[in-house]
Amino acid sequence: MPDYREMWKSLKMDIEKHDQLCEILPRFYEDIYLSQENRPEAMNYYNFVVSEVHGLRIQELEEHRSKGGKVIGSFCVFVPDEIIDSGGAIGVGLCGGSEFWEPDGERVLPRNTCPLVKASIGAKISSTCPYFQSCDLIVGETTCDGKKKSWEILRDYIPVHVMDLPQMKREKDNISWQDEIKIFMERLETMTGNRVTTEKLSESIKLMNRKRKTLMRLYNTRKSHRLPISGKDALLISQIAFYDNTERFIEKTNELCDELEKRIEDSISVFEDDTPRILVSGTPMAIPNWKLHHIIETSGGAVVCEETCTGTRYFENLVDEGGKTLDEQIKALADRYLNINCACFTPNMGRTEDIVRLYREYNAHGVVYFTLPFCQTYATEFKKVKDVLDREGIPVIMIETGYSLQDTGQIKTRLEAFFEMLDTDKGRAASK
Ligand code: BJ8
Repeated sequence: MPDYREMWKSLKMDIEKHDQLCEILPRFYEDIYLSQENRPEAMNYYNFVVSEVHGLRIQELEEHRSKGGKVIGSFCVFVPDEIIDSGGAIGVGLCGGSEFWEPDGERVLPRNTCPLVKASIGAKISSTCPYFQSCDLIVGETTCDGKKKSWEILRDYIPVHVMDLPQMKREKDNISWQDEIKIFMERLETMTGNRVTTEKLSESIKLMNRKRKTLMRLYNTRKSHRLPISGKDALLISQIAFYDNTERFIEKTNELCDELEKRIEDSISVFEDDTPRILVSGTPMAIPNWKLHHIIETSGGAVVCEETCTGTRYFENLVDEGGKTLDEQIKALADRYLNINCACFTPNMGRTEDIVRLYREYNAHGVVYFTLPFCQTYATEFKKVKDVLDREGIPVIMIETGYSLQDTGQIKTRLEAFFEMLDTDKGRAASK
């Protein structure tokens, strides 16, 4: 990696502390990712992206800013990328997925806050994440209480705009979400000096839909009986989708899909045929949180799909492209985004239906329900999900775990026992 220290200094980063992070990450990535056998060739692109995660992409963001462009950070898949793009800004996902940032988060947040929130806030206040440092505005949302209250703290460090996400999905909630999209659009227009026109928004809607279709294509390859890619690699690609250049990401991921589809034709798999196929459902896994996938895939299982915001919730459902006026387009955005079944909603039976549907579509043998510690919404929702899965005869295990690797052995033992009781012959004949 070239020397980016001058750039990091200009971003007012804590270089010494950042060096510590740079020491840990490559080793961690090597152990988890580069140790895999028979990886698709096209994964080299994502290896490169990771190796340059605090370098080249930040340089691109800074080039954009040097020409007067703005960078907008967000923490939730409800923040509409289409608005950011049509306002001429670049959007980046900022959720923190590393234990490294938690102690700094704990300087301003209660210890019993979910690691994702602690790490995200810690990344900003420790000045060790160049993405945060590049952002001109951060967009928060009123989803869970931990995030909602954190925006008030984050405001002391960086400008924050909060979108008021409804907690129910009635008609009046849809109207209110349309209003929130408009308010955000106006703030962006004031900030960038660019007007969001019907034409620009139409282009952005099409672009983001293409990205979603690309991710759907990737995920479709995971439905195959012979898995052409590991769950770990698929997770990495979803995580990279949140901050890579959109056009380049689409191109590179389609190249990978060509290779994966060829692998399926040639019956090339990265797992043995009788490996238990696992659907992971729950809280998002922000980069570099690869822990659960790594444990599953080194304990005899294979992750075939993620019903998470770093999985299907990010790309399922397209925005209708037929809107002729800004109002119609914003309505189409509200309709698509309010179709995301986050546990912050009540009631939220749509999510349980998604889990059952995905379990069948991906020919899974069992569900691993994942929650980060202190995530009340997802932990509480487990009861309703389990009731339905029990009724449907779908095996499920709940794993609550944070970013620390201390409980790895315990989780491995529980998962190995769970995999042993799964019926891996189920559906084999049909999917061959
Ligand atoms: S749409 S899942 S990205 S809110 S894990 S911070 S919920 S305490 S991340 Fe989320 Fe949007 Fe929903 Fe998706 Fe809170 Fe839970 Fe932590 Fe969470």
